[in-house]
Amino acid sequence: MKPSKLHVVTLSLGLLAASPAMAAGELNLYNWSDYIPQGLLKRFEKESGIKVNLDVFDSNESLLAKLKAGAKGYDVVVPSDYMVKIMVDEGLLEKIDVSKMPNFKLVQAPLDKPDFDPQRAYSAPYMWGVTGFTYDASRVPGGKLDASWKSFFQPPAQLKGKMVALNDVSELYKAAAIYLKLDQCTEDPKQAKRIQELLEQQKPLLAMYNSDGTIERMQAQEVIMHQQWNGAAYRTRQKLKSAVFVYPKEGIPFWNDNLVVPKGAKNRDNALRFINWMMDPKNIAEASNFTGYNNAIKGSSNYFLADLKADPAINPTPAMRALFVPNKNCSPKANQLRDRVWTKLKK
Ligand code: SPD
Repeated sequence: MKPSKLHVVTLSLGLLAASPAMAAGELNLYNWSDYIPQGLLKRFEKESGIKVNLDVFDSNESLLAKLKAGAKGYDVVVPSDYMVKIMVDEGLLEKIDVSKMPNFKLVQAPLDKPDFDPQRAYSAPYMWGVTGFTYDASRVPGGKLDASWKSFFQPPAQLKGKMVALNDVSELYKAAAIYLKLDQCTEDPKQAKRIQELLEQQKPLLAMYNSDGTIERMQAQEVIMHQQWNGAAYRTRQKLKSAVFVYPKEGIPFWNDNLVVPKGAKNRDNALRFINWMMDPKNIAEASNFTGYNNAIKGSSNYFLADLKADPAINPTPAMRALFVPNKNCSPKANQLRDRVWTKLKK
């Protein structure tokens, strides 16, 4: 393929400025949408001489499907915790020994040895956060809702057609499991059926399932409630003062996303260089300031914007932390039950 004009210009500027430590060439990054600032990528290009091409996805499952279908063009992709384990088990990732990278010493516990990749042989931490839901207090009866998953699954009648759930099997299934006090990795078909029933009764109340554009949809007051990740909720609150993010009292889903290299990546050295660069406190802080999520790198909070530092999801109290429910590595049997629920729901 012929390189674009922009590519040629960026690459040649990078090479002109190159020091002996500089690389050249490209890095093809496949990330969640709206999850890294363009300015940060531009700075990496300037400092490294490596041109970054960004493509985006909206769920772990679409990322997995793409890699399983044989997509070969990506050098760094960004799966969540449970998906790293699935990808390792499926032989889809390069072993990159992140724990031996110079900046790895800055990774804070427990994300230096997560159970989905205890040696950090395949993955480096990117952002971490929680899942809840946001409502517009100016448009709900009485101006306040109970801080419960009940408000999301069985909301006041006025919200019918004015709410959106994430288009994300793991997020919805886990939220339903927490509300029903069931194991997110249940292998019991009867329990999976109860989750199915809860999701089916919620479905007619939803305007759609969609994980993209959540901030804009709330800001435009197209909807009154949206299941959201905390960074998107933080950014929503900056645009819509009446937005309230709920940390549900029954349990708060906790997740972390990771940088990994797909098997056979063409630009492996550039990928490793990018991953180490992203574990630098100043660089990862720039991503946190943009996305609204925290990260696991020591010293990065020194660079956080004051507003971000004050966000409860960034500095959770011990009481909030006690409610965190991390993603588990479920068995294939449990995953199969969960996927069946989703397929039936989306029919
Ligand atoms: N805008 C994309 C934000 C991605 C947040 N992490 C997703 C975790 C899914 N469990």
